[in-house]
Amino acid sequence: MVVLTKPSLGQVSLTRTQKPNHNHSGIPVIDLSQPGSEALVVRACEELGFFKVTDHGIPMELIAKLEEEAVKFFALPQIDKERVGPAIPFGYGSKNIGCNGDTGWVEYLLMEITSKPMSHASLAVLTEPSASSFRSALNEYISAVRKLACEVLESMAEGLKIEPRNIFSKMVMDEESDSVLRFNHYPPCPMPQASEGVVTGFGEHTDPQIISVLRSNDTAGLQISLRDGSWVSVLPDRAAFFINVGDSLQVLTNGRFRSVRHRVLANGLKSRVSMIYFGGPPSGERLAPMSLLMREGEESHYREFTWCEYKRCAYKTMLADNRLGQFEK
Ligand code: GA4
Repeated sequence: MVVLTKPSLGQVSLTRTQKPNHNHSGIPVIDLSQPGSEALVVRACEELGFFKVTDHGIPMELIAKLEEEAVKFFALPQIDKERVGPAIPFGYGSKNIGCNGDTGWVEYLLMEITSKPMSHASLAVLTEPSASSFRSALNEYISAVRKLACEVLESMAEGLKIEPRNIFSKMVMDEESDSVLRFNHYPPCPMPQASEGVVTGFGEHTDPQIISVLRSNDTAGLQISLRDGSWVSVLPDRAAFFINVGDSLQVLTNGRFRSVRHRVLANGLKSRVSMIYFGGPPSGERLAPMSLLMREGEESHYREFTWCEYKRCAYKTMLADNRLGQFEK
């Protein structure tokens, strides 16, 4: 396996973050095959909007294979990575996130997910046999991670006692689902003086979609924000998946589930590589609090909007902005 050890992002104006708290052991760890896990899933979504899933059934070899392909990609000369095309909306990006001035100590690859086995046209620039081997690992991984996302979403519906069981998962299983796969590479970062804080890898934000399923190597960096605004570090676990509630699910549940604010801090010594599946609804899907979930007399906190409308607004914002604010009643 190629191991990336050298900083490779060149000059980036480093965004500093206050020194973090220490590792948090209070992140719920849920084995979905255990009886009663649905209630734990609901509680984790209400309290944190974040939890870890073990015994997920995705073979470690498949995960390791895709990570290896991603590491090989990021180890290519800059000029070759850029041949994939700019990240807006899909492609390779470095240091710049979105198009409104956010920067981070990160390079990444953003890929659109369609319902059919994909040719991943952007990878055509890679030479064979690399392109085919990346493509086949990608297709296999995408089916597996989408299935996991659906299991988690079905467990949420069961825990909330709403029917049908696929009420959430059908949106990400839909042929038209607007889902994304993202690879992030955070090279080791020369750290500033201790008193100056730490460098931001990926600035704080919430994910716009319904659900995000993240897997990383063993390098720390991910932090989540608690309700009181404090930040806690998530211990990395290469064998597990981390689930984030996204803004769309917060809306569907009328704020009962919390779209978790999170960020990644750069690491001084080791490369962090993560792969994240963002399960989104079809473009025209109407999002509004589900009446099934509203208690008697409960008021809707959000006006109805389509996913397409939300995305359009999201792309005009900066990472840290409160995107849902514009849709609150
Ligand atoms: C956050 C979640 C996903 O990574 C992403 C990001 C997107 C991008 O990197 O292009 C955004 C960001 C994310 C939210 C606000 C906008 C759009 C960068 C940005 C400043 C792919 C997504 O869907 O939204």
